[in-house]
Amino acid sequence: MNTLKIFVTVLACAFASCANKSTPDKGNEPVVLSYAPAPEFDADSAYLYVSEQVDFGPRVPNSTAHKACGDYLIEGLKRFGAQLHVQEMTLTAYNGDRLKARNIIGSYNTSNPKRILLFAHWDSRPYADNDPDPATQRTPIDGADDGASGVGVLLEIARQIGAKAPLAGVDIIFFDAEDYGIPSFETRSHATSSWCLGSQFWARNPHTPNYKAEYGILLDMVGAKGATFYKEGTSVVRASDIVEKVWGKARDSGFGKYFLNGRIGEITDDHQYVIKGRNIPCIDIINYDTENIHGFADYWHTHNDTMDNISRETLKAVGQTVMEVIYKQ
Ligand code: AHN
Ligand code: ZN
Repeated sequence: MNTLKIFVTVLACAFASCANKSTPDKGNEPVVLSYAPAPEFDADSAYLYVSEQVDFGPRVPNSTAHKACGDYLIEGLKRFGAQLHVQEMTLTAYNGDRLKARNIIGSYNTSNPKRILLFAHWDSRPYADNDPDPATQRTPIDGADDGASGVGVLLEIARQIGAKAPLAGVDIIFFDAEDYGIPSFETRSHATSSWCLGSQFWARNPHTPNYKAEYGILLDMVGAKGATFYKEGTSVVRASDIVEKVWGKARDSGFGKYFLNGRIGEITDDHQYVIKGRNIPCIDIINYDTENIHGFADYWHTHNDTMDNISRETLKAVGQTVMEVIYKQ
């Protein structure tokens, strides 16, 4: 209500100063922009981008589906007007496997030093180690929610930015090899940081020297029906103002049933490496289930992580919330 009133008032002033050429008032223009509504995030479009990734098959590094999906993501970001950086890496997995991997980066408004970083992982897990059936635990999963959902939301945001840019510069990073972490059936000893290999690489080797953003937002498992997002520990410690900004926008936009006020513990995820490696405050929006022993949804790291769980309403809640944040500085 208040916002609308201010918007209308400022708009009226802008028209008045336009009409009166003797008192040009350029100062009004940015104010008008900052109060203009964010574009409408299209959940059907995001849903399509999730299903297109899943249709390639599991996006496990070194597989043909992984190669094809990576190419699809690069083409998608290019089509939506982003400036592309593709970081090719050979990473070493917990078991010594060499993984051919790519971090895929799309940048907008690169001359603006004020930048917002949005990221998600695009690979899918090579194992279903939470599957009750030992016979299928060593086969890769669809990762409709765990992987494809965050990327699908970010592709739709990229499409929106391509059509109408926000004032801030935006970088979108699709990190690879997040989900190649040590499986629960593995008994041999292992190095500690077997997860988030792509973001670990990027944190040591950013795509531009001394890359900096004002803050970052990670989307991880943001597509499931009935998802619940709690304030994650590392996000609260390292970026409490961003947590409050995002959760506040969600509540104001009517998505309070997804973005809950409770706080949960620290989750090992890509945001921790971006925070530590680049000193950028970041938050993790991640579906969390306080009822579950491992903290995540029942289908997490099982063969049930399929399109059947994906909800347009949840994609909309997350996508529109992030849009409200990046378009209203
Ligand atoms: C751990 O499993 C330790 N953290 C969750 C990171 C993750 C895996 N997100 C999606 N898959
Ligand atoms: Zn996972």
